[in-house]
Amino acid sequence: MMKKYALRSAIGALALSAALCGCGEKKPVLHIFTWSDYMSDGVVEQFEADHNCRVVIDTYDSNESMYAKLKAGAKGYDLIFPSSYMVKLMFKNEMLLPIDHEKIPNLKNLDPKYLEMAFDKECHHSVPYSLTITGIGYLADLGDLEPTWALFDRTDLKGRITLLNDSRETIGAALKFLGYSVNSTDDAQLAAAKEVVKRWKKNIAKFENEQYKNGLASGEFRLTHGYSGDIKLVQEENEDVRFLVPREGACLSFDDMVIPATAREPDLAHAFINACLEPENAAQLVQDIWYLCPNLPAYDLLPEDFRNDPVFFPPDEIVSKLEMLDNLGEANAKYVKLWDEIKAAE
Ligand code: SPD
Repeated sequence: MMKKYALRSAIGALALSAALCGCGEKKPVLHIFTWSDYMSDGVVEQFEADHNCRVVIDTYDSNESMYAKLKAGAKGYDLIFPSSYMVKLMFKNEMLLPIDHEKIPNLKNLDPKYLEMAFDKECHHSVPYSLTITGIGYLADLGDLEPTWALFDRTDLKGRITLLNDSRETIGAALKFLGYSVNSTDDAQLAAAKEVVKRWKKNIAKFENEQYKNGLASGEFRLTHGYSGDIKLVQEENEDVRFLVPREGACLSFDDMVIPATAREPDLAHAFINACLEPENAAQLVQDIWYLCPNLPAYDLLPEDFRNDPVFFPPDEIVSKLEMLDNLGEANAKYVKLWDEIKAAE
């Protein structure tokens, strides 16, 4: 047990260090749970100053790992950024607070074109944050590649390829390769997709959601299954990195802002959503995270190269080939089983 004098001096030391760091004042803390490389320091710092609060960010690398953490009892989060199919599941399981529109006047800035495609068009319990196209990143010295998922069959690149460690994305890529929907629940189609991913698995270094960025930048990996903005981020470091959307079609995701039912700072969470929807902030976010925030007045604030970039503003012929992952209800279990079988396969 700690002796009395030791306890007194420990308390004294704490008080002194609190006085020295000026942190005696207890500020509210907004706990955000999101993907990595997915927030702008400038937006956060301005929000902290405007709301006299602190923002703490924790990250996940897939919707499923985020959901598993919440299901395991994690309760400290005020704002989360899941993809829309996962939002549907969380809403169904009563894990989300309704969005109070009175507290988010900037909802008016959302681009109606994308709101039309969203699952929660009324923003009842979620607000679109950004858009991801899942495709393939590669090094320019591979030449002009045919835009096809069949690239993962290239045995000459064995060990220099990565696939996403994400059941819906990777099985979805195989389904698209075979000409099926990314939301297929057909047993024969899923069995065929499993065989494709098992074949691709023989060529990959690993299933990977984060390290593939550094690996592509350094040249360790030459062909990676990845998210549009992440690949664009890598291009900043290595201008020989390219991104393609396979002609068979690909996944389109909205990542949405949601407030969990267990949030301790729901007002601050609403205020943060409102801040992300300020046109200046949305334009800043696009330039920092490299994903399009569907905020109409923000588009005019973007530099010209962003406004003309087909990855941010894909032409209709690309959009028509993209498909949103959906929550599959009972059939989600089929994907879990398939993924386990793929992981266990030699
Ligand atoms: N840095 C990771 C950003 C995540 C982008 N969206 C992922 C969508 C998954 N369906």
